[in-house]
Amino acid sequence: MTRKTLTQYLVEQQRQKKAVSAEVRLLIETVARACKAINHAVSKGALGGVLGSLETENVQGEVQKKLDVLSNEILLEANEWGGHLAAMASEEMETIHRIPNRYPKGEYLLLFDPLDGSSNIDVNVSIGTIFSVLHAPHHTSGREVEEEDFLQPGSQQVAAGYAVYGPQAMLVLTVGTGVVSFTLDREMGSWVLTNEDIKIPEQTSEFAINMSNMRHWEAPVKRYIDDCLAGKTGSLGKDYNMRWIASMVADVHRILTRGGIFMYPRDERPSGKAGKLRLMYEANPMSFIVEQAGGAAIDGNERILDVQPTALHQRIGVVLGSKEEVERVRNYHAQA
Ligand code: P6P
Repeated sequence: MTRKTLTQYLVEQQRQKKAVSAEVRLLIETVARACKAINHAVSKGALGGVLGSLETENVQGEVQKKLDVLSNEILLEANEWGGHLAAMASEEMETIHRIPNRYPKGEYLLLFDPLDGSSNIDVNVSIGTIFSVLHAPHHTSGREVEEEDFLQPGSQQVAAGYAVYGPQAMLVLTVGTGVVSFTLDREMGSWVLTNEDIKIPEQTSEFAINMSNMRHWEAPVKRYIDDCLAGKTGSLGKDYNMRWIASMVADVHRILTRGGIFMYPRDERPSGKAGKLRLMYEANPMSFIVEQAGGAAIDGNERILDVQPTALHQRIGVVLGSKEEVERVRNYHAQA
């Protein structure tokens, strides 16, 4: 039996579940094709002359890697002519990118982190592309799209997904009817459905956090991690394992595959008060995916998908993964 491709899956979602419109189907196929091009560039490594940094910084004040800029350009060029978008926003661009007037405009907004985990590019560790799809508010039909039109809570997302460029290139996607994954068949150049119903185990004994930040954490996080490290001898009564890849896409993919809790909490540094990860194109799409897979995602206290954004590049604390463990961390904060 031949396996389903991304197109067949999307046609079925459109026909049977009315979960996607023709425009969203075209949008996702276009993004998926762009991710194949990014994967191709990434996999060339030193042979493609794409490693290393540029002399430029992005809006986050981070030195841009050549592949950050290349990946951003691939996504912009792939998505601007199709007529399905009103505008795009990216971690690598200060302001929104409106669809040029020479192309028709659509009713969707696309946000992305074109290459997340880019500090891992030069050391050959898995990295990825994260994307989120929103409706362009209906009243933008009479006017230009503005940055404010993007500032919608994550619960408004139409679709979200990520590509992880690792030993296999995989695409993980939700259109609100659960989570599916596709593996890139490099010979055929097609995304092949390899998991039709991803579910995160509700319990876990594996946490992911950058321990070098420990002295900056808020008290509830310190208490929780101390209790994890105490293992069987402590109040949690079980031993924990730890993983930290420092590539959100790879850490989240592990959690979708075998459970776990991922934490990049806000902390007490001035630079960490709001957290490190970005709400609109990292936390929101990953939270939508995790919830659709039966997990949970909070900023420490409240559900990330309920947060009303106030700025395009705002940051947020992130605690996501196995539902029972996220609830445990929420209780540590409630007792603070
Ligand atoms: P740290 C990558 O730069 C990233 O945005 C996420 O992908 C990752 O989870 C986090 O930052 C890693 O941060 O401070 O551990 O290097």
